[in-house]
Amino acid sequence: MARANDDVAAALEEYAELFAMTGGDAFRVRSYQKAAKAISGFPDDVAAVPVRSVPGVGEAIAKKVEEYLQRGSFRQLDDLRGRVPEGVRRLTRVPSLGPKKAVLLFQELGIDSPEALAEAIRAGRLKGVRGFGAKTEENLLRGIEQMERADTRVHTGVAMDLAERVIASLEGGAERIAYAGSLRRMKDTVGDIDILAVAPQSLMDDFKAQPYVAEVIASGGKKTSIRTHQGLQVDLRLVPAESWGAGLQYFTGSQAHNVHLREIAVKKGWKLSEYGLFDGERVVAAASEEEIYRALGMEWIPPALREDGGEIPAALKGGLPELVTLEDLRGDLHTHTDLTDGIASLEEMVAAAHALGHSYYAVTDHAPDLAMHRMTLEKMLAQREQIRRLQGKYPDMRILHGAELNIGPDGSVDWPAEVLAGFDVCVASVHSHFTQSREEMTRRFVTACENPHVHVIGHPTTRLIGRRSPVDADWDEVFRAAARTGTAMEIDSFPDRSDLPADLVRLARHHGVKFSIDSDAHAVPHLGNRRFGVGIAQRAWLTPEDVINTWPLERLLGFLGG
Ligand code: DGT
Ligand code: CA
Ligand code: CA
Ligand code: ZN
Repeated sequence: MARANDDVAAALEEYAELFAMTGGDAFRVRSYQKAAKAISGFPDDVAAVPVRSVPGVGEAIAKKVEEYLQRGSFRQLDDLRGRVPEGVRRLTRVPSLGPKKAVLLFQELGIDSPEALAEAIRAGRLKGVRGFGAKTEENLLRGIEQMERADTRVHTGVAMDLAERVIASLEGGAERIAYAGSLRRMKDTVGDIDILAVAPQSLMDDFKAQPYVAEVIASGGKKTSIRTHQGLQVDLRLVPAESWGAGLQYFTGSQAHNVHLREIAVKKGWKLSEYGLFDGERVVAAASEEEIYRALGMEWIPPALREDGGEIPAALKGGLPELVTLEDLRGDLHTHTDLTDGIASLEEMVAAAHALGHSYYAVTDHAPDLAMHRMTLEKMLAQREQIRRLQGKYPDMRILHGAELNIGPDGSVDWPAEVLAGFDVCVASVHSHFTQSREEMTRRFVTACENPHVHVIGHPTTRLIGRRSPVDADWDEVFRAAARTGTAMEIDSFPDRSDLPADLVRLARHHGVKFSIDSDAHAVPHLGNRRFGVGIAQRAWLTPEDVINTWPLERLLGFLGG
């Protein structure tokens, strides 16, 4: 069941943002942001426990949260929402613009939305304004276009939360219920959510009456579409019990996969629809997906592969890959604690990882070059000692001491070589200078791969879905360097990162690169995000052999040592 935590955190984030934009005190802004993080990472539902028990939530914030839980907003938030026009708030989210410049543009030039900004740039009205050169303008235009595209789609984390909430709200009244569509195929962004159910007609009325429904878009006997308060569309379709498999197959898609499948049915003189596979009036198969694929002469195809990317010929030959699964992951190689920007302690993170049955778990807090996290050599060494002591408690799980290094603009990383040599594992990531030229960016990654102390390149494209574009690099060249140097590429499972994305994973694999599917957890609940990383890996046809953190400890240590 979905928790109230993320809604509360989003409201506090929004408040922090508005507060900063209206000249609010930076210290208080940070305390709202910290509280938002603490609440979203808190293991219990804040609607069910006293919010004051969340670390970092003081009296003033607790009051706001309580009001929010009662009525979906709080007074101070309402006030600020009234003072900053909606368009200006969207303006602050234009990648590479930032709140300060956005407010400046609004106050000095009356630019009050991303659309108005795009128009001003195209009309040359920003020429001569300080801080807006030709390259900046180009980046801003790209950012605005990306926002427009992303506005209509959400990342899997948001979609999965909502789908699970919808299913939980309706499953009492349904014989069967499941999500289909792009979410079942584990795409990293989802346009709308498709739910199928075997249920009486009355389920449609139950659906329309749910608290998450903001608007009923269309409603008929077989299908009802609604829009949620977040603006997401959910389609609920009723399917006859005997056609469950056919319905699931049809509405899982993708459309290209289905077109190809129907051609194969037609060649056999049959017809494939959402009701079943038919020979004239005779039902060949309909109740389960397995029966349908088998009748068409092939193995059942995992949803993540259904993009007409070669999976149908492979299935006809019985040659589908043995895809990596969540159960195959034996450990995690990129996680944080409250020593830097995580919100849980080392002890809490390690205990949670152990409860998941991991055989190894790397703690990789940030390194000093990312100055905001205030890491020092002393703190790092103290953490290593703390890990050494904690290890005694977990004889069956190896705790690896690692770091998430910053790849500087020239490809160099934090700490001198002798310090790096003391870590069990180093993940190195780009956290700044995102707009370097393709040549510089490529050289930067190649240099990082060539560093013998770097084992994994973290969230390689640095994209944030809907907020930051991927960096521009010659990925063929980067992946060749990774394969040559034995550097793994990360699949960062955080759903707003989903980085590497599946198409680049597939390209990297072609070059012989290995991967690490990591949580990048900053709190205990984030460990659960690994299922999204597995989805990306499956969409890229990865097998356990391709993924270093499915390997037994000894083999992994060999990779990290070599
Ligand atoms: P999305 O929502 O944009 O993330 O992507 P999907 O794949 O979930 O697309 P959606 O919601 O339009 O439809 C769900 C599935 O239903 C789609 O993957 C294939 C199937 N489907 C829907 N409409 C059609 C259609 O007109 N023709 C065919 N062949 N398949 C369809
Ligand atoms: Ca859909
Ligand atoms: Ca749909
Ligand atoms: Zn990072």
